[in-house]
Amino acid sequence: MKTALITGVTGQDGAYLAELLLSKGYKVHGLKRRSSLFNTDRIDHLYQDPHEKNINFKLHYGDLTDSTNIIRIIQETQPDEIYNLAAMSHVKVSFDTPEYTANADGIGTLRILEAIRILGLTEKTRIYQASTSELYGLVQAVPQSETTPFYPRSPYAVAKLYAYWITVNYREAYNMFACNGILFNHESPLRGETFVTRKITRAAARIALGLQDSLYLGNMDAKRDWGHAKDYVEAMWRILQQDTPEDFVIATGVTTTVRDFVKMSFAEVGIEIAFKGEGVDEKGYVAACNNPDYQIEIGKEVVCVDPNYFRPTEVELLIGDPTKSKTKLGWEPKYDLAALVKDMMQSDLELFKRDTYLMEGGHRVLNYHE
Ligand code: NDP
Ligand code: GDR
Repeated sequence: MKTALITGVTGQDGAYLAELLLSKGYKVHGLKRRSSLFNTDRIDHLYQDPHEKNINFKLHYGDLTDSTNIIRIIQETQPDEIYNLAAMSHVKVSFDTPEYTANADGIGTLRILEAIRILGLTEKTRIYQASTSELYGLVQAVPQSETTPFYPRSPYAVAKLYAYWITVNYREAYNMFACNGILFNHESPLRGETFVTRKITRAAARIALGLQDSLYLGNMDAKRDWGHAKDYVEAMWRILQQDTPEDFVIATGVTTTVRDFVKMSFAEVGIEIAFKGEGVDEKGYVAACNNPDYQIEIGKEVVCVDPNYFRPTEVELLIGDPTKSKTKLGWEPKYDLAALVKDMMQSDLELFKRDTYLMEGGHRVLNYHE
């Protein structure tokens, strides 16, 4: 039985990866942060009572900014594989918390690598580092591959650049099995609510159900290569099963604007969105609605621009070249963008239908959207 340690186990990818590794017979340890509220929603279905014998999924309190707990947990768990997924992962928020982001996302990776070295585990423990397409930043060439130069455009991306290179350095200096997965955007029904795709699918569902009037977004011209998180955690695992440690781009090779993601999401509930003109003052309005369940007025403006969501420096275009991962890892995504949007919309419709039932029963529901 192999043992894995996942940092960031309570996040989107951590939840799917824990599920995948457990299904493969791994013993899985997860690092979770202390929070004033429960923060284990995404992994509650995997929970095992620690008082039982022979449990194969165990959570440990910890934080990437504290090397003492990292060393202790790695020593206690003696993992064969570490997946370092923990990070302050929101690009826009990293402009507000740049120092913390550098500490957690950059130095946090160093702390894990050093812990492995200090504990004499360099030959035993393989490490996966969650690198990102944000490293490419300002477009140098497309599609972006393992050899495309980096030009990070946010405190988040700069911190992840340090993490990328320190992983390469420890591989070369100490012969460690340490790899970067350079993953392009991946989404799912478990995606954090303030990332653009989930913000859109939540809003499309809520607007269709009459729970919300409008959706405010920033730069809708940005283009992203969006895949499904379920497919991407499979690639993470494959990267650590290779004979030699290498870095891999994981992407679909297809890019789409935020604006088109809006149109596709609303189309899932039978609402056609058209945009007036181009540029920052555009407004998206309901052009047609073919679902008789939704009492939505044609011509109503539902998608607006709020400059607060613009970033000081933006990444305009991401499109990945997954050739190496397809040939060397044998990795192939099962979901295309249409299937991803459908999955997210179905899930958010179900979620918010529950709110409408509560309202019909006279209960108050929170109007929680950003
Ligand atoms: P999420 O934001 O959903 O999850 C991040 C996880 O990290 C959460 O479990 C969070 O805990 C935890 N975390 C945050 N800060 C710390 C800290 N200081 N110490 C310990 N844990 C911490 O991210 P994703 O699952 O989407 O992404 C996983 C990783 O992959 C991240 O490193 C991200 O930067 C990277 N990545 C993501 C991509 C994507 O498109 N999703 C693409 C490329 C890279 P809590 O739940 O308590 O907040
Ligand atoms: P990104 O994801 O920055 O690519 O980072 P996000 O979904 O936040 O933004 C994608 C694009 O949409 C534009 N946008 C908005 N974004 C948000 N969040 N909210 C809005 O209202 C909005 N309007 C327009 C953004 O400007 C951007 O161009 C994600 C994270 O998961 C990172 O951790 C990961 O490394 C990268 O993907 C790959």
